[in-house]
Amino acid sequence: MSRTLIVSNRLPTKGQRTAEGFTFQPSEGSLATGLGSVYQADGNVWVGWPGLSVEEPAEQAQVTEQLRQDSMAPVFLTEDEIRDFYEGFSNSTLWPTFHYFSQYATYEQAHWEAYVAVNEKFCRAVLELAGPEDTVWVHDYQLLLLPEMLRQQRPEATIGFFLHIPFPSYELVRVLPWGAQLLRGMLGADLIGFHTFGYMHHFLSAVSQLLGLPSHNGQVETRTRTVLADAFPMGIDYGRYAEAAASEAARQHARTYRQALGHTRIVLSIDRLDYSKGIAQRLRAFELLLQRYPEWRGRVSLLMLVVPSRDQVAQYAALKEEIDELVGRINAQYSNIAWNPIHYFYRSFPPGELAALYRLADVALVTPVRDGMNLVAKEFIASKTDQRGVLILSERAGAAQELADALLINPTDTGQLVEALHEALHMPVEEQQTRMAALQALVQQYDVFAWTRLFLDRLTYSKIKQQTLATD
Ligand code: GDG
Repeated sequence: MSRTLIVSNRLPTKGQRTAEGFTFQPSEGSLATGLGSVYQADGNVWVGWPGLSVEEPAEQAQVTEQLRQDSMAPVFLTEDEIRDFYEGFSNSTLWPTFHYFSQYATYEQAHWEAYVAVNEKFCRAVLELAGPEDTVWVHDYQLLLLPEMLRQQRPEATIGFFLHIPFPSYELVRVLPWGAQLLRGMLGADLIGFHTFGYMHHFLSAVSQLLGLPSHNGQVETRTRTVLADAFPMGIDYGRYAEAAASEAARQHARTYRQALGHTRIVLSIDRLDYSKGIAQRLRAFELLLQRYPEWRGRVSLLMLVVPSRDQVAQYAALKEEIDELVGRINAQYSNIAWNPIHYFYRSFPPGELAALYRLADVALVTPVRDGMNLVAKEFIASKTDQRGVLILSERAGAAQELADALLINPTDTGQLVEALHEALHMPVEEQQTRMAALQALVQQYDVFAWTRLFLDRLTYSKIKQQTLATD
């Protein structure tokens, strides 16, 4: 019987070292939810780094055994690998380049070598578990070389690859000293998925210009095989967000927040700390709103959640300082005893409180300068069970390709952002509901379970087609 292996940098678990040993809790990300039914099915497994440093062989054996019971197989990374492969090549070379922040990218040969070595390590881990006929679904930018490494060892395997971040224009890829190797790595897959057609076209153009391989209808002909590229916009577990927002617990939390905030309108902003998310630009736009439209002073507050992330990378620490300063300056200038323009939290909230914030917010301000998809936009939509609320969304988030009924803005155009905020705060309830109903229909239909199914069905189909062509 053939099995399916999911492979990603991180396993869908949060681990902790305690005095008694290790404890593991499931993590609630959308990927984990969407793929839950796949990797927990008979014989299937999720391969990845467990998120903590475990160097002792006896401890590694213990962790491996614990995770095996939850259908997971750990790949252990050393401190040096975390520094050079993860913080180095993945987050200081690929992440900035793929998000059009080339000026932040570093090009270190040692980081590249660690990237190759860790991809090889993942390859060995998968080969230990996978048979020749198995399906392997590899995820994201940390593992771009893995599909081809697997293909070399398992020519018959069915291999899928999905990229969760944007694929940039060829002009960005050609700046990378290792661009061609990365593309060849991805082409080891049978099916390569992106959030949008735009990313897919960028990939095909890079493959044509850097490798000289033309494509037709998303199909690339390599010397030996046909590789298919396509768009699969990722969704969320719609039902879970809708239920959480309607729950008694969320109602209670929302009531407490409302009492504390008084009658002010609420604009919500939720992100991981990242320069791609446009957080500083958003703060400047909010400041300009208060300047340009003084009637909103005392009547609207920005609730800004920033989840700590990658603080070992220099730009993230600098961005944190910039945000702290902006919030301090705006609050110092505009607040009064009864009202604060910005409520800023630099920490992660439990899911129940997040649901209450989605429920409470009048406006969600989702304005990344680049974002593969952006699931926060979709979670806000699913949480609006009374269909009131307005989504302001950057046209440079992958989600904008689907969510045409949001107020779409260019995040670098501060003036446009201010006008969108003003419009959203004034929007009549009927218009809010018409827009929200259309958005909900879409997000509900293409949820994360549909996404998983579409990708895996397409992968099976493309493999069958290839085999038929080969035997014809
Ligand atoms: C990458 C791509 C793509 C946020 N704050 C809290 C919290 N969150 C959760 C949100 C949401 C997730 O984190 C963030 O997802 P995004 O999609 O917005 O962004 P990335 O983390 O950058 O993800 C992105 C995604 O992959 C999937 O392909 O959409 O473009 O960059 O689910 O709810 N969760 C909790 N507390 C918080 O304070 N519990």
